[in-house]
Amino acid sequence: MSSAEQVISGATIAAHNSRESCWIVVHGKVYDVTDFLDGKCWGSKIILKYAGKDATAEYDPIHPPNTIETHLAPEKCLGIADMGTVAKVEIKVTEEEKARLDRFALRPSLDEVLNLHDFEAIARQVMPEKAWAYYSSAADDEITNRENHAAFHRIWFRPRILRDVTTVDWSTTILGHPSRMPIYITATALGKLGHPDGELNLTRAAAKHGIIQMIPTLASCSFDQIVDAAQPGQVQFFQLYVNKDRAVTRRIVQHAEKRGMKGLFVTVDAPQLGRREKDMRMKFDAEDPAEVSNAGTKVDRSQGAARAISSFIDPGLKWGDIKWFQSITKMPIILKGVQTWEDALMAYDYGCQGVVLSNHGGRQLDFAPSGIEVLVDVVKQLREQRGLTLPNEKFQIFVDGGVRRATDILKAIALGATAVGIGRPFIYAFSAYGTDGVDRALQILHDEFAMCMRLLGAPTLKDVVPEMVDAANVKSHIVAVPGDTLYLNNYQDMQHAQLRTL
Ligand code: 173
Repeated sequence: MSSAEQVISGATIAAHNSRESCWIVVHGKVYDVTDFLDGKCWGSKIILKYAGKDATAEYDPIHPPNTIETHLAPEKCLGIADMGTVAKVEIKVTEEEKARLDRFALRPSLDEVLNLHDFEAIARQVMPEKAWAYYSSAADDEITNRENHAAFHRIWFRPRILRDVTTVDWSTTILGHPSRMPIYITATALGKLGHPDGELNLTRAAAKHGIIQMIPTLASCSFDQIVDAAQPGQVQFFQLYVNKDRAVTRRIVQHAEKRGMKGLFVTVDAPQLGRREKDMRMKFDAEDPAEVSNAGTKVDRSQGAARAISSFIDPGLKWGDIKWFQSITKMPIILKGVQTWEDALMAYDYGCQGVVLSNHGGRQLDFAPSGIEVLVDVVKQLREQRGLTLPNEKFQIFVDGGVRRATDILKAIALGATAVGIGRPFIYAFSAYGTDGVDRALQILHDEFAMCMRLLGAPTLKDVVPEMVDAANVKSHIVAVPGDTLYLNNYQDMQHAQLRTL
């Protein structure tokens, strides 16, 4: 019998509960993690909390499967725990958590959910507080976050009549791949904070609806697990945070390509993470995703989930690196987080295949403009300075941020975007309802498309032309717009610092 197969009693495991010798149990196996207590990989504090005990429940939400095996030498797996005798860490169910679970049980049925705002309103009440703080938070005063949605209100339609709209078709191609709607599921980190299946909820619903999912670098599920969950032929893109260690970056990119990713979306708006104060007020004590553990960098846990795991990102990323990316991959390269027409033109000149006009869901620089506003400039300048008309197969423009309705999406399409990224609404959907929630969210968008295309007088997306919108006011940030109560009611007031309790 190899040592990894020996059964170890709870009492033996419990004796190894200190810095000097620290064993934990994960999924029934006993690991010696003493060497990790220097804080190099996982937080020492949290490991010690589980020393001599079963850590599975805390470990699972954040770690991709096999993380332990990847990072520990094989001999550190000591054997199989005699689970009947292993001490479980008391997870105290607080009064707040009990109340949350009661609210969770009272969720409305999915057919009562009528629009994407509903998911946000429901998720806010039923998802764990930490998850809500992380997903919903945005930079500083959250002005850009609100502007992302509000900017769509400054664009109005010019609908056409008496066109045969018996059949309407809102399918398209994105980077040459078919998509049943001009949208994709954009990258968002830490899916398991909201639901145990994390990003897999998105993969499954995307397959059902013929929609493309962009896999995030900082997913809670492992990259391979998300790719393995896809149906044969299902198209996925990959979002990249560039690691300071370019050997790591190269390995990640080439692995993504080998696993069939159809586009590399390099995030360029996050050399440092914005201050997301709702998230920062939650002391982040969960564990690190694999990407962070791999980098072996020090984790600052005092400033929220995102800051805690972002230190591997390279602030030195620069235009000159684009050539390097082009030399290590044949995937189309799209810069995600472009915020001016000047940079969009540079991306074109550097031979990128596209840009995402995005401010990272308002989570980076507050008062960065909305993607939809930048789109108007980019399309104009690409036409005037590069002779490029949009949409264009050669260089595709995407927009994300604040999208909640098919009308929002159709405005972007009319103005020249190929497709629009949607992030938070799908996380809220799966946090409250799992895969069925994302399925419902996509179905709602289909229904909205059918109606909007007919009412616009556009049988296909090719008929959704610039003349169908009036974007003259998109830059006028002070025009009055009707109050948008569904959307605005989803926002809680920003909180000031609190007095300490005695
Ligand atoms: O927006 C984010 O929260 C995000 O992209 C991120 C970046 C680094 C670490 C964690 C999340």
